[in-house]
Amino acid sequence: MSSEPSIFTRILQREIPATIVAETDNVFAIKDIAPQAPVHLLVIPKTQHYRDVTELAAADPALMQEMVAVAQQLANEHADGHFRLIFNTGSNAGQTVFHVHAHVLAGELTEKSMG
Ligand code: DGP
Repeated sequence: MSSEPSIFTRILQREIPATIVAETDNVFAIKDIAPQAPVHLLVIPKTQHYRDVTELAAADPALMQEMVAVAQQLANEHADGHFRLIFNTGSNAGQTVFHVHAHVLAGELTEKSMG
């Protein structure tokens, strides 16, 4: 774990602007800056302790469960309740921010969003 605040921690601390669409005690969610689908949100633990989903799931399954529940709530609010949940894991898989986060994609799927 890096001691430098991640981009998401800086957003949580309101140092960098973003549209925060949900917040619980342990998790927050923002609109992705470069949406790949009509609804593209990121669900992020407030702690930056876990760099990817494998670390998170092994260490804190309850936090993982909370992220999934927030994703469902957002899909209910922003779409028809159906969604794709993507955790890019590792740089060769496209992960650029090593503070674990779930991409919530919903709405009509485009060629781009299908990867
Ligand atoms: P990943 O490639 O899985 O690590 O996803 C990182 C995502 O974070 C990427 O889809 C773009 C998004 N992102 C990066 N910087 C910012 C930012 O400053 N604001 C917002 N809203 N999203 C960001």
